[in-house]
Amino acid sequence: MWKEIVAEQNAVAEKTLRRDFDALGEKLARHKDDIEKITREVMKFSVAVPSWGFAQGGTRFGRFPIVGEPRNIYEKLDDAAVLNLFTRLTPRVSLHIPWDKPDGAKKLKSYARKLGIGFDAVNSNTFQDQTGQKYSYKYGSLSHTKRAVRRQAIRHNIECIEIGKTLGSNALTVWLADGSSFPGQQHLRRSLERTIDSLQEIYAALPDKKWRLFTEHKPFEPAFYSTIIQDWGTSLIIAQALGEQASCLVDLGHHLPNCNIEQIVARLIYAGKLGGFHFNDSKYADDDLSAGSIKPYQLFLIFNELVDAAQDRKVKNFNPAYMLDQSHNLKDPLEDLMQSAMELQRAYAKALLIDRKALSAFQEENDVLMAEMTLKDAYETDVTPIMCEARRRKGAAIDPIAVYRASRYRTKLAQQRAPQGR
Ligand code: RM4
Ligand code: MN
Ligand code: MN
Repeated sequence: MWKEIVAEQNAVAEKTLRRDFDALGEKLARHKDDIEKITREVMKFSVAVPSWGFAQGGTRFGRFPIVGEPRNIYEKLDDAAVLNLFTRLTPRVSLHIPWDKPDGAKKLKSYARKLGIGFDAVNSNTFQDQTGQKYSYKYGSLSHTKRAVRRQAIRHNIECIEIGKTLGSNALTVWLADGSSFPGQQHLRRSLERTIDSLQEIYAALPDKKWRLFTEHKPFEPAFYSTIIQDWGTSLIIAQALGEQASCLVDLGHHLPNCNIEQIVARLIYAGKLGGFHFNDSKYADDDLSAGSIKPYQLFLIFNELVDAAQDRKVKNFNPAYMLDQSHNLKDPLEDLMQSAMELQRAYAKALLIDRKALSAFQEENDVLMAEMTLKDAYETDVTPIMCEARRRKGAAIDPIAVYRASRYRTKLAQQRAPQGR
């Protein structure tokens, strides 16, 4: 039924798209850019969506559910399938455990397979106490002073790997809330040592060489004085201590204001340790706002580094996992994920337009203005027709949000999914 709606709406939008696409193609040809080549590249772009991003209201301060919200991981996968059908940008889900722990990993896997959905990195959670667990994480998990608590947290991570293995995922993402809120509370060096020891045990449980372990840094919150993995430097130390299969995950919201994230990305690429991304946007801190909503130029500059690395034969170990990590109260989660995935696609398309030869020559000649203008030229090009055409060719909607609204998906589901209040 949803497929038909896409086809109907595309039939209406197709004519105008053709004209816009041809006009842009002509314009790009003047700069010796081949719109066909770029469109084919853009068609390859995809990003995983977070299982925790399908229900509304991820903030700590309140939750305002909407009708038709998914009530469990199966319904979240139903939503993921529709999201992917409309966009063809989001074929994988990144699972959060235990929030979306499956009652049976095999059962979930076959459910997902029928929907055409795969699984990306699994996310462990030792930042909250789980029901039934013996020890509390109040004073830390993998870094805890007591071996028994660390063991419990290690076992949880290993369980996540096992679930992930059955699901066909091949990475574990570890984000730790571990840290301290007062000077003197924690021995800064020893707590890191303990964390690395714990992570080594988890690393040793990776099933095979294809599996990767990502550590995610974040400067503060909930620890307000020192966080164990507070920045990319510590994340890199850890990845290097663990071994080849460990690398660093960059969550765009996990940086102090005005931080040069694209430079961090470049450094991690240089070290061969860029594991992947949690895309979102932020004005102040870990705001988890929609990707590209606050600093679209920053997003473009990050993709500039990524495209540059992908095209540079000297760069080794470059295979970043792209995931969204966002969830908030105001937008319909499906619309939000659609919008964000499209913003990533946009930033990628623009980064592909950068005249790299010219940029490199201007850099060599220290022509600051022209180097900057080369980036701006690409950034200021409206690539919407390329994005729309890439989606259309993949059988997705030319305008996914319009199609979603026309489909009245939520309202239709409202009857099936009884409202859930928390
Ligand atoms: C954290 C971090 C993790 C995510 C949780 C929900 O701030 O970004 O990636 O799993 O939030
Ligand atoms: Mn994250
Ligand atoms: Mn976060």
